[in-house]
Amino acid sequence: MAVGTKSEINERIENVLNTVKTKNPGEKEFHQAVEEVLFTLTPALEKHPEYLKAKILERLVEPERVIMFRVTWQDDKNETHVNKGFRVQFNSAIGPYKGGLRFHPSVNLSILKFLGFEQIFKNSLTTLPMGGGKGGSDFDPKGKSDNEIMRFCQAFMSELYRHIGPNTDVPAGDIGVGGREIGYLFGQYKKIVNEFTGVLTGKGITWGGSLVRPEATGFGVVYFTQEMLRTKGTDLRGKRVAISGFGNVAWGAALKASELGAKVVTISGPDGFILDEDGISGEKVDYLLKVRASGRDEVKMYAEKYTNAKFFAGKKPWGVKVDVAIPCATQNELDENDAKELVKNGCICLCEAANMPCTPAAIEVFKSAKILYAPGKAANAGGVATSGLEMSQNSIRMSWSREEVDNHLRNIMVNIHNTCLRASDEYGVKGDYMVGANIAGFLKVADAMMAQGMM
Ligand code: NDP
Ligand code: 2IT
Repeated sequence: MAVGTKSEINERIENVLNTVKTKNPGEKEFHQAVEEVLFTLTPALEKHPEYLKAKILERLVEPERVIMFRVTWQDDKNETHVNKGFRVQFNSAIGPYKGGLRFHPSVNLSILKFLGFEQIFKNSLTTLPMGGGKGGSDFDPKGKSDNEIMRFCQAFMSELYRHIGPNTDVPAGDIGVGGREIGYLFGQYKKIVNEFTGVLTGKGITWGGSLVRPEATGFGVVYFTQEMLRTKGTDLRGKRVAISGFGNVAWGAALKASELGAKVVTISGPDGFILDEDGISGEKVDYLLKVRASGRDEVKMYAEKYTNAKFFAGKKPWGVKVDVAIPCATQNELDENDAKELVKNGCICLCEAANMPCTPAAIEVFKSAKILYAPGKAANAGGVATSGLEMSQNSIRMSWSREEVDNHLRNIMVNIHNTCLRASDEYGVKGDYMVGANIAGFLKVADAMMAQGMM
């Protein structure tokens, strides 16, 4: 098919998307992530017909390798369980596969492919040499003892170890995988391979981890938010902020937003949300972390401890009047109606901390209301960027100070912000961070794929 004009390019994109849908039936999250990216690339493809000729789009949407395996483990009562294990090695054009592991009962191939696909562009935007990957299991860590978590992690790594390595594929955490799980996974890898090496990131500080990694995603999101607000001549001081979730990312975002003078008024869990007009900062944020670390998945006890706060059972926080909203829980948690509520109540900035938390219809609402909107693949890249810094420290066998890592992180986030803005301007949609992020992330990967020949 000839490609050159805008309509020919769009037709080609349509064909690629249809093929993705036909070849990957039922994988709705994967379809959603691919569709969101492909249709923003038209202006870049007008400038680079050689990418279309070389079938870069067709290659980009097909993972280089998908590994699926059985994970058999025993609980504390010696009962045997079987879970699915996955690693999607999506794209290694600019570096070893890099991306988190998610342990959650909802995990399936579609979710991991959407996450792996997004990770390609996110990692490209960091400017660090990391390809895109993602993995995990439908294992539910909730209610499991420490020993059960350890046995599951050991069983999972007993298969995964043969597919990863510090120069091949470097997994990290995501939902349900934090420092404890990375420890058990690392221990098992070391035992089998007999090598102490930077094969995972998010490690403990005493055994190769990086300072600031636990809070990096949340901190990075807030640095990005601050840059967006600055383009409108304002900043976070005095702003009311709604946060969803109460995991690792929500914690980091709440800490940094409060530090920069904002008032975080909400957090949420599967049971509902908390509204605290006194602000969620300091010891209150630490309290949340303790609740989470104890394996509980409810926020309602926050309102029992801090009695000025209100708990809204079964509700999401997006109806609260705020200036800035930062979804930190999971994909598609914020829909069109939530977006309309936020805009109606005067929200001026939506910054995605989770991966793909806003539905396509919600994004349309933000765009037509012309409020600041940043996609997760740009705004939450601070987590994986700091993982990249952990890899650097492991390679040179050094540990950087907290200040040094935080400075790198802040510079990387400012740089990603400016890169997205510049690309949006260059391609005629100034201020559209979504288009800017997709195009800037794509161009680097496409160039590398072209240079490395047909594969
Ligand atoms: P955590 O496991 O620490 O917390 C996840 C939070 O989201 C919890 O509050 C959890 O509640 C909630 N949640 C998870 N799945 C669902 C679901 N299906 N429905 C409703 N709520 C859900 O994970 P993180 O904080 O690490 O991750 C949060 C988000 O940030 C994810 O989208 C992740 O992909 C993204 N992210 C994480 C990075 C990292 O470095 N950790 C980096 C970049 C992005 P519960 O488990 O009780 O349901
Ligand atoms: O979604 C993400 O970027 C992560 N879960 C972090 C991945 C990483 O390799 O640090």
